[in-house]
Amino acid sequence: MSKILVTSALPYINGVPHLGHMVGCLLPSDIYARFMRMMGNEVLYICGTDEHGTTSEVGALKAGMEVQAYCDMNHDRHAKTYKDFELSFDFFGRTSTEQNKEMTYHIFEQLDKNGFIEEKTIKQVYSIDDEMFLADRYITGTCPYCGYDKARGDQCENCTKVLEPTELIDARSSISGSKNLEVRETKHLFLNLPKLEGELSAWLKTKEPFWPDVAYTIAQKWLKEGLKERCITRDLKWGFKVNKEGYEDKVFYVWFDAPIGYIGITKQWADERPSERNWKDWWQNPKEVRHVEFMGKDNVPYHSITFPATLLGTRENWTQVDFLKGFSYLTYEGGKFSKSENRGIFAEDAIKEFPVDYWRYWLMSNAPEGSDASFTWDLFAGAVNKDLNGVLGNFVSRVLKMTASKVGNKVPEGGEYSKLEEDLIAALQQRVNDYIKYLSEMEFRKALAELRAIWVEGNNYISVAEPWTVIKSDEKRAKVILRACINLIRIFAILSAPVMQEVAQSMLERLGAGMSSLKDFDVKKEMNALKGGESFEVGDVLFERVSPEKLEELKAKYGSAK
Ligand code: B3M
Ligand code: ZN
Repeated sequence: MSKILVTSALPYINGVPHLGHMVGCLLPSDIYARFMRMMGNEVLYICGTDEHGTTSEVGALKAGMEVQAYCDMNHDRHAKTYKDFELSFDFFGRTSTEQNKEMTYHIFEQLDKNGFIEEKTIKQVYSIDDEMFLADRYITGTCPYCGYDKARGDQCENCTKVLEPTELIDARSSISGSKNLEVRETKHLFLNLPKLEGELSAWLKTKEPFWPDVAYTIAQKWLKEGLKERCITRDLKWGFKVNKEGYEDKVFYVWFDAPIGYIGITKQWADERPSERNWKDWWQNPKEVRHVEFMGKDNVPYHSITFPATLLGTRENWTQVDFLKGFSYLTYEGGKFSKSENRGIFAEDAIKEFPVDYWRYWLMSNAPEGSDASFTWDLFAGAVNKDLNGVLGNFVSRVLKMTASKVGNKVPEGGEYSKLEEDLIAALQQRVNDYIKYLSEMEFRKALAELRAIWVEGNNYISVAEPWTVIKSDEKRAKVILRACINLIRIFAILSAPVMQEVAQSMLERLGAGMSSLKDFDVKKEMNALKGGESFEVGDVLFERVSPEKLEELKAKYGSAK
């Protein structure tokens, strides 16, 4: 048994999760955590809301709320959505806690003590009426390149040019609208990444054989371009006040305390459960713990460069990331998900339209692993109708109905498996081995394709074995076939469980069977788990088809291809 620490990137508190967020770190981390538990490992699966930074202040401002109250409200909203999506976190915490503050302070003090923190004076825009320095994105003005009059100080949304706030024409504060601005000098703290570059590059080399291309290439590119010092403080009110003399009126930059949040959240988990083992068993135990991180590709530099360097600079024995799984983006009908333009389906609504496993299955079968992927209602309905209803659901109801009507509600007894079943077992074993290999490697698309192929084997078997014909002349043989099919239902349930927990449970309940381990999964043994005589229930259909009318209705409601 190994200790596996699984983390999903911490969603920003002000964001409303859409399908892209779900598939870009949350769902795959859940499937991996479930899979690793079913393989008999000790798993700690951690996530939480990322609550600091400008975006939270702006979000609260727009909602007319205090930042703390705004975060409390949104944290619960996130937590509910993820519960609805059956994410099996051991703990879903927050980055704004006392535990995380303590952790952030400690790490900062170590870095400072070890000479990795620099002080620098920089020029920044000060709003006299707001009595504060304005973060770049808090400044609005006219873009000098395209003339767009609502360009932000960090970037023009219209022409995408990256800007310096001082370039804006007619600059004003986004908070009060005041134009009473001036450029002032202000002191900030920087993490001296160049000093850690050699060490970091050597550390990264040890990961080369294991890391997937996306993550490794991004990290290498950063190193090749040369690391720069990074500012880790901000002139904001919301955040952890900097614990250094002369900086009391500043807070740490959100990207400094957010990854430390993984550790802070683990401490929060441990503190709330005094009987659990110490957070240090996970975070200061690199020899025994394998740490796997899931995230969108835009988060990779922070997790492969800045955060590892931060931990290295403490000179303490931290558990570093062992495997970093990065994802590309999911688009909606070929375009962007946009709450303001009312385009795309967001997680809260998705769950109202279809049961969770429809989403989990579709999203993971189409995960944007290599390149971007697009959600379309046609693709979604196609997969539900063909794979879930047609292949898996149909097999389950056909087998159970047929058995109940021909020989009664008990798994048929008597007779031995023949060559046909032996061949099926051999074919399945090969596929199961591949499925488990792909899940271990976090090759989700391949894993899901294999899972579907496993269900197809069942359908092929029943078509060839034809129990409905055989029963007319050879009841004993027909019973063997039906027993094989019912054992297949149990096997399909167990294999599907990391992806579709609810459906798997529903399948097992019909059979009165329990979940079983995936470790050393032996198809021959599992095909004989139900020996005959066990009662079963036929149950309701597992998956409803999406009708053409419903499909049109969904397209109209959520927007379709432009
Ligand atoms: N909140 C960005 C994001 O949600 C950021 C991740 C933090 S992980 C420590 O994409
Ligand atoms: Zn512009």
